Amino acid sequence: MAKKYQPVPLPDRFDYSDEEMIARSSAFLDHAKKRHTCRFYSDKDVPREVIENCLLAAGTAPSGANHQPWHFVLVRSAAAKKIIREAAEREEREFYQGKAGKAWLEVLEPLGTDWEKSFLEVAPWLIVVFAQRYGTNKAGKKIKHYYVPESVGIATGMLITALHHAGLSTLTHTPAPMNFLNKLCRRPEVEKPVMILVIGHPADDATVPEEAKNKKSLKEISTQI
Ligand code: IYR
Repeated sequence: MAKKYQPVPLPDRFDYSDEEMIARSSAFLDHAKKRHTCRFYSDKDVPREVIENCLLAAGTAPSGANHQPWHFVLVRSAAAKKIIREAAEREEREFYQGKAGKAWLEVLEPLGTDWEKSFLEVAPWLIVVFAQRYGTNKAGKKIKHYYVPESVGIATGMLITALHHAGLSTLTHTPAPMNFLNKLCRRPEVEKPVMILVIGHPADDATVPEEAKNKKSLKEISTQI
């Protein structure tokens, strides 16, 4: 039977003054500016509870028809990380040795990325993000999911923000093709691997590319009509 519409009172509201909102948004902006994609990790452990809280925060994301078309695979074992690193480096070696093409490699140059992905074994946690093109309802019937890339993108953004808020560094890694992740993570073919999120504390001598600090101005990223 189809579910019915059932409104309930808005459970949470804040009613901040304009001044409070300006102060809060400004404080959040300062914090957001301190997020840097990091390629160099310490092997210092991170409690599972932190990861779980951040995943639950990501799971509050809005999604098409509230179908929540995402699945996150937590990679913890050294053996699984090694397999992921080897498979990713196999793909990435080809990519950086020419498959990407001159123009693509040229724009990556200032970011200093290369085929070497040791962070996949050093960082304490990897999360593989899967997008579910279809799901199953309570009756076990296959149901189509809507706005899947948008929904998964929003949830992943919230996950990265939650991890940053917890004090951790992350790296979004996208080896291509990524199909090897279905088998390794034991996920069905209806799920598409979207990215690997590398999570941990930064290494003591971690660096970031100068180029990554260039963020577009408000004028560049927005207009008012
Ligand atoms: N997927 C490769 C290459 C890469 C592509 C882009 I666009 C980047 O912003 C960074 C890297 C990799 O993960 O190295």
